[in-house]
Amino acid sequence: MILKEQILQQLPSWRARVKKLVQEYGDFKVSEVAMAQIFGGMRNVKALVSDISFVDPNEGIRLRGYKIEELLELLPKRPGDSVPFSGGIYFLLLVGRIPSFAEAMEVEEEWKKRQEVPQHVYDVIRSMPKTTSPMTLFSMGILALQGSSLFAKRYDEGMKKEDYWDAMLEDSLDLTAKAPAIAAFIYNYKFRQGQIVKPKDELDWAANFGWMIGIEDKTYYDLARLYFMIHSDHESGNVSAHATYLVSSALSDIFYSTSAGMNGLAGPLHGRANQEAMGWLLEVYREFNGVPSKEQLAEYAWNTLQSGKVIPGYGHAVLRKTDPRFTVQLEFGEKYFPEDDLFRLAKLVYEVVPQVLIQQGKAKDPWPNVDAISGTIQHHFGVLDGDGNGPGGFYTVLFGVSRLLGVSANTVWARALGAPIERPKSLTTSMLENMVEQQLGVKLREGSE
Ligand code: CMX
Repeated sequence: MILKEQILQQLPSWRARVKKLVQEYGDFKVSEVAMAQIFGGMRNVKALVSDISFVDPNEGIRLRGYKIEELLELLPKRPGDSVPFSGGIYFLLLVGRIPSFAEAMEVEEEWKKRQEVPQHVYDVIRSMPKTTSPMTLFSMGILALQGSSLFAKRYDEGMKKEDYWDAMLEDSLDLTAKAPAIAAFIYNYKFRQGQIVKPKDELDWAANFGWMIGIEDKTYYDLARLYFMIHSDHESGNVSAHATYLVSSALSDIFYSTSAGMNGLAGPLHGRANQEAMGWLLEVYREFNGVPSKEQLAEYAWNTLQSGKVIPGYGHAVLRKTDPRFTVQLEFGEKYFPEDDLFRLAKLVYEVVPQVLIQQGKAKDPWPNVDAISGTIQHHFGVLDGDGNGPGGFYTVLFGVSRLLGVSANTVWARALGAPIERPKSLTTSMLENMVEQQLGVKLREGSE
């Protein structure tokens, strides 16, 4: 497998680079931690490393150094497609360079070899009430594959540490190969007739997801390719990426680790924001019986804020400008369905909400993130997030399928470079108060000296 050979070739130099940094510059100070960061979700504490992607606050995501618009140009496309197929992006994330057409196709071929989902995974999902949240089913579906982990098996057989990455890569290819079929089955179980649809040989990984949920539309297949590219990775500090990384640092295999990551993605401040954003747009649309005026929309946004809620799809912990993942979806909608009502509404929100958030003055980033528009586009093609019968959340499963690419690539490399178990130190509040009192000579508590 070219993918494997390419990673193997790079290992000696990567291992030497990391060894040099740790052995010769181990005391070099990269970042300091302030009290507000300890109590503030560790925002901007530079304590993680990932060479797979990096988020620039103003420019947004770069996957292996490339901006999204560059990837759309440079990654190989199949004849007749407008968007590169996903095998290319997975190659890029894992290997670090743009693949040739043949190299990217090899990933697609690997996925085809491994795509069959064992019957018991479908049975596990079917055993759950239909009202179960799609993300719960997705996380369970991933975990139900754990028994097939090669990493877990080889570990028990005494695999050498330098070979961990190889078993992790095998498991990652197995998992990512099956993810679209698991997601599609969840969709069919919840919203269609519960059918298991076989992927088509002539379609690629992303397009097959569309096919398996009953869509036969080349434009949707391009959207699926785009969607699975832009959600794949967002450096390693976000909840889904970090949860996966943390769990895998205990040498839990990829199934345990990514199932944990998906549970984090299910949160409304993270991946579920796409569902919340869609819900908010639909609320607005119903309230005004169509697309409102700018004034009406601004008033509605203020009401949302005043009721103590966030405007979903806006704001970010790292970004300080419009998320390029938002922009590329906006451009997709402009090209294919500019007249779609909800799409027009999402555009209007982009004109109105940042000004409202700026005026309110709380959010550090008043601009849209990836989730502000992704649901609108799925909705255009008739893909449901929920059907009103139990919680929605299917859009987050779509996010999850894509995110598996990034988090698994990070995990493969963490094992390749021998990343240790994560174990930051915690202190008590009293210890922190003592530190302030002793070093600054102030008195914080009654009775303290
Ligand atoms: N609407 C209203 N208030 C917002 C806001 C928004 N969209 N974004 C931030 N704020 C508020 C915060 O709630 C916080 O208020 P309090 O001081 O009362 O707690 C204040 O502004 C400062 O927050 P911040 O430093 O700007 O943002 P954080 O780094 O703490 O949080 C995020 C980032 C994304 C959780 C936040 O912007 C948010 O809740 N956005 C809406 C949910 C969302 O779209 N999440 C998806 C992010 C992308 C993803 O992971 O998928």
